[in-house]
Amino acid sequence: MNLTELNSTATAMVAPGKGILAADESSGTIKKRFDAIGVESTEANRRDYREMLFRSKEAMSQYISGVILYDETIWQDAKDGMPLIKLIEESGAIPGIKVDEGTQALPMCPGELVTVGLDKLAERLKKYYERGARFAKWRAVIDIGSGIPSITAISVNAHALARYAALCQAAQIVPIVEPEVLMDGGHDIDRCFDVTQRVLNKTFQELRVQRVALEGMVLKPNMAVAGKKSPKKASVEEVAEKTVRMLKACVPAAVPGIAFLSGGQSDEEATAHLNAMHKLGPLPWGLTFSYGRALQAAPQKAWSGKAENVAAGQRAFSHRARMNGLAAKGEWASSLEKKAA
Ligand code: 5MM
Repeated sequence: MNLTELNSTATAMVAPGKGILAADESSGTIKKRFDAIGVESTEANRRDYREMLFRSKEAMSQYISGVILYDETIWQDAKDGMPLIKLIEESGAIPGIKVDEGTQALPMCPGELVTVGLDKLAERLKKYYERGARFAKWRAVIDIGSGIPSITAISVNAHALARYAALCQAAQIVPIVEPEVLMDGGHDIDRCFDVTQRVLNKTFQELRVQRVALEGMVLKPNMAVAGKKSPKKASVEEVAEKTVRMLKACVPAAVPGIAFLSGGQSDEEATAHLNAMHKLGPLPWGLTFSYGRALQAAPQKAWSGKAENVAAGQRAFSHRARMNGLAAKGEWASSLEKKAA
């Protein structure tokens, strides 16, 4: 393992004013997104859509540090025959790959899930590295509800995240460690804060036990937010203050960067929260975005599967990427959204 190289990749992934595009929707998830805009989820449509994003020059060269791909995409070519991964590299962004194989029901723990995909992972990582991937992603899902999460679900998911991370570093690939505490449910922000702290503490304990070099990884956590069905919505300032407090308590400064998931927040909320956190600096790690929905909802709608809408889709993507790039430096203001509209 070359830690200097892993550390420089991880540092580039969270470079000031840049963040990660999570375009790693599995087949089921992309179908759901396409259904919402009335587009059939065929291989060609998935290619056209992702090609549109990766050819968005302004977004990709100025605000996107890396792109997380799904297995299908990393082997796919653009319409003109150019591998999609090359488009990403040429824009100056770093290609990454989702390597988990989804979730399964966790035995003995009703309603809880464990992420799978460790079998043959070493061989898969080798092939992805040869193809050009320099980082990977594995997402664990923790739900909040009555009597859950159990310590069992937190432990097995943390163990798998650490196993994955160690295998990545051995293959010279930076692991994005993503323990996502879902924002579904009616819990308030303080319950999310407590559960996320437990999950992060257990995750870092496992990372240490399995000798993962913290300098060569990126953490992708949820923010501390109230559940979607909670009657008590937290303000932007409260989300920022509690999220930064939670991360400072749990994430060692040796970690080069933290890149949030958006988790179902609206586009503008996800941007405003990140921006507000930067007002609370200085922070011990790079702090940015690794959004899926909060970066792609607008371009998906603008594109709607029509070739004549590609320029509009790219404008919508570049706008959200720019807004989040500014938020990643604490330089965003809601007036910039209005001006663009
Ligand atoms: C883009 O969605 C990712 C893949 O999800 P599935 O494996 O369920 O298809 C997802 O892991 C994503 O990278 C993160 O959740 C961040 O995306 P959001 O939409 O929460 O910002």
